[in-house]
Amino acid sequence: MTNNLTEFDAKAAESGSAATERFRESGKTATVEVPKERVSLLANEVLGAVYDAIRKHKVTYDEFNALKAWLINVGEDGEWPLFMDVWVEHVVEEVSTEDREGNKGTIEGPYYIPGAPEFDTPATLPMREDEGGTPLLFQGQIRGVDGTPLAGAKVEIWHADDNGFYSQFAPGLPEWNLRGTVAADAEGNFALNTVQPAPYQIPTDGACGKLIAAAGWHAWRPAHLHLKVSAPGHQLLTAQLYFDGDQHLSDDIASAVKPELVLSPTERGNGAGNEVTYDFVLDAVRA
Ligand code: MBD
Ligand code: FE
Repeated sequence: MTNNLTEFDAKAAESGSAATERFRESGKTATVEVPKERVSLLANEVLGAVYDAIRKHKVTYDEFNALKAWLINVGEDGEWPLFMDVWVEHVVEEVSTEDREGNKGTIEGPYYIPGAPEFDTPATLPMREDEGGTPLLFQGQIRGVDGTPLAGAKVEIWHADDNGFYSQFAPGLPEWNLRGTVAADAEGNFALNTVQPAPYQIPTDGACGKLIAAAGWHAWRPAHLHLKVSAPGHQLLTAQLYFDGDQHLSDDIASAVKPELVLSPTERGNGAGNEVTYDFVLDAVRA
């Protein structure tokens, strides 16, 4: 390991392995016990859909072997978290939150890390002295469905930098760069200073990138802020916020954009960057 790598030296297999490691540590698999009737039902349906596609399109042995080789590469590159979150998570998110009355959320993605530094509002996210990108003041209020301001609310935020890289998933970045948890005030108001992220291109040099190239797709996600908004007695909201005018709002490779999640920041003047207000409405925990 050399010490002078920069984020531009990021390798798909390294960010993939880091995401795989993080997922294993997340505790998300610790309590999973899917009943065998359900495993059998879902496995049969998914395999059935594969058989249908093979018959319909008369899949050849060359194609079958290309798929087999590619699946092996996805695992070798540690890109199963990336694959699942880019191409599958959005539908799970859709069905698991369909009865929410409050804010719409969207997918978490592979780059969340719990335990980021905590701050009281108004906060400035950890960033380098010369952090690139347009400064952004992001503020708002967290309320219940009935409009009550929520005391004890928190906004956890993580996002890519102005070059599209996430700390802890690319070399050379400070550990918690552009990651933090902000405690709102007693009325649920929060304000935080950060920089606007750049559009994000999923790694092109790994197995997922190979699929994208082989299919003639593009690898872009629109620029986005990731958030987890919480308050006592309320359901955790996992969301992303996007930026008006981004060229990839309508063709996000991860299909995770919703119209209510698009911000329209305005200039603060005097070179102070942009500001935007966005309020969150959280559903109560169901009894
Ligand atoms: C990301 O930054 C992301 O948010 C998703 C969903 C997938 C890959 C990279
Ligand atoms: Fe992301």
